[in-house]
Formats: sequence, structure tokens, C-alpha cells
Amino acid sequence: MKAELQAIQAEALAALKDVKTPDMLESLRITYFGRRGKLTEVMKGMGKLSKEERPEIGKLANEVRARLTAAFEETTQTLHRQQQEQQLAAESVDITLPGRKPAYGKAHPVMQTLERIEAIFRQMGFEVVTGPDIETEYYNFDALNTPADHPARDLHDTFYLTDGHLLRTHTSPVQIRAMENQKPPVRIIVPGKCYRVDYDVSHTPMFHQVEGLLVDKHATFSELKGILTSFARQMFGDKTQMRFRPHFFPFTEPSAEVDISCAVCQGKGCRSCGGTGWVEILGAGAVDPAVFEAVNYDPDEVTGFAFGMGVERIANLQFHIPDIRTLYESDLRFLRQF
Ligand code: 2NL
Repeated sequence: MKAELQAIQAEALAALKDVKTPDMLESLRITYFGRRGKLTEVMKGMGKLSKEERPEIGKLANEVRARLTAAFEETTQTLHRQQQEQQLAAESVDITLPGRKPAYGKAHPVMQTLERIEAIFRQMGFEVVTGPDIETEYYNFDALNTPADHPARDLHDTFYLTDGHLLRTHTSPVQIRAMENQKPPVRIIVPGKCYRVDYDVSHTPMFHQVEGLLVDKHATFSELKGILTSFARQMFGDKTQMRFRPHFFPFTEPSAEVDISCAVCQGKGCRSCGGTGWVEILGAGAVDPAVFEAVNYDPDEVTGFAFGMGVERIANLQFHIPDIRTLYESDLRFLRQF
């Protein structure tokens, strides 16, 4: 029986070495430790031993069982570790693979143009100020010397809301608020969204404006001309010529519309400028004394100059976009060109 036990131990230890899977291990466990297992059978036969044999064989049987139990346990651990290592290897990430490229976005063409305009005026000492899109009739029209019967106030031109509110038709109300809140000198530009009831190749119901305001003890029209000429040359090129045509705005007197020489034909006349050699880029003028009175500035103490330009129009000249409405159709095939 002693030899039998030693043989079982040797055989089981050898068999364990060849175990590759948990299934193999389990069937081996049944072979030795199962109800009819080899070791179990030997243990069952212990009762037949003589009193003399029993202690020695019993001790050996216990040792063999303990050793095999430990060996089975160790194999269980080994298989488990191998299984984990395989899983880790299978799931590992190859950090040398190239990453997925993020899709870069960029500023809308109107915003690109607006950013350039702002940078040019900032560099000339203007502060950028913004205000609300929803305004009152007072700030949008009354304070700007625009009479009650002025056509701009027409329902057909202005989006009216309830309670005397409206969507601002220009950014001028922000300048009114700025003058109410600060004493001269004032040197600001006001970019922002504006709204008018209008829709064709050159108008969208929402558009962007940049207005500028300069108020000081002795501000002059020539200073305004200098600022606007410098702006136009930085925006459209060194050789750009300027032309001021008399015009009328309710809030400025005198007023002018300002043209630049056509950048496409250098003023020779082409389709882009309708053959005239000039394209209009902005309106400007000397702040009307009635506007100063509305904000409690003394027209005898200060002079002021203001200007306003449509950003979509400038973007059009920069990028040669034939129909302004395409800017707001959110078609990426169009927008990606700029
Ligand atoms: C245009 C013309 C202009 C102004 C805007 C202004 C603002 C105040 C006082 C006086 Cl607070 N004037 N703004 C002046 C002249 C022209 O815009 O054609 N814009 C697209």
C-alpha cells in the first residue's frame, strides 16, 4: 500500500505538469480525489490494515493527500495567471498606432472678417464695446434723432417685439448707452448682430455691423478721414483710394458715404464694381448735436464722428461671394472654402 501511495503521488504530480486547461485539471482532480478516485479508493482501504501498519501508512496517506492538494492548488493558480496574461496580451493597446485626427473647425467667414476689423481698430486705440440685440425704440431711434415718421421705423423694415421693444436695426444704441455711462473722450467700436426685414442677394434679415464713435474736445473730420483711410488700406491693401460722397443720415451732419477704389480692377472699372471703379464700404459723419443733447453731452464743448459698416458686405469684397445669403445656409461645402 505504501508503494501504491507513492506511485499515485508520482503519477499525479507528473500528470499535473501536462495540464493545460481548467477542464483538464478538473478531470484530473476527479481521477484522484473523486468519489471513485485513485486516492479516495486507497483511503477507503485503510480500514483493512493491521494495527501495526495503520499509523505509518495513515501518516503517509495524509502527507500524499496534503502534497497533492497543494500541487492541485498551485496548478489552479498557474492556470489562472496564464489565463490573465493571455487576456491582457489580447486586449493590450498598440500605442505606436497613429491616432485619429480630430476634425478642425474654424471661424465663419463673417467672423474672420469681423476679427480683422476689430484688430485694426484696436491697434488705433479703439475699445471694443457690445450691447443687447433687443432694444427699445428710444435707444434704437429717438436718441438717434430719427423722427417718428422716418421710413426706417416702418413695420416693413423693423422687427417689432411687444412692449415697445424691437430687434436693433443697427448697433448705434450701444454707443448711446456708452455715452450715457462715460464722459468724453470716447473712442469705441461696436460690433454685433443687427436685424432688418430684408431678404435678397445683398441682404439677410440678420446681419453684422461694426459702428465706430469718436468724441473729444476737438475731434475733426480730417481725423475721421485719416482713421478710415488707414483702416481701408490695412483691410484692402496699401494702394486703396478713398472717396467721400455727401449723403444723409438722421444721426450725423454732415454725412458721407465712403467708397474705396475697386480692389479687383484697381479702379479701372469691372463687373465687380459695376464699371464705376469704386465700391461703397461704409457710412460716416459728424455726430448731430441732437444726439449729443439726448446723452447730456454739450454740443458746444465736444465734437464727435461716427461711422458704420456692414460686415457681410466687407466679407463679400474680401472673398468675392456673389450671393450674401449663402453665408447663412450652413452648407459646409461652401463655408470650407474660406
Ligand atoms: C451705414 C451708416 C452710420 C453712424 C452709423 C452713429 C452713431 C451714433 C451717433 C451718430 Cl451714437 N452716428 N452711427 C453714423 C453714420 C453712419 O452707418 O451705412 N452703416 C452700414
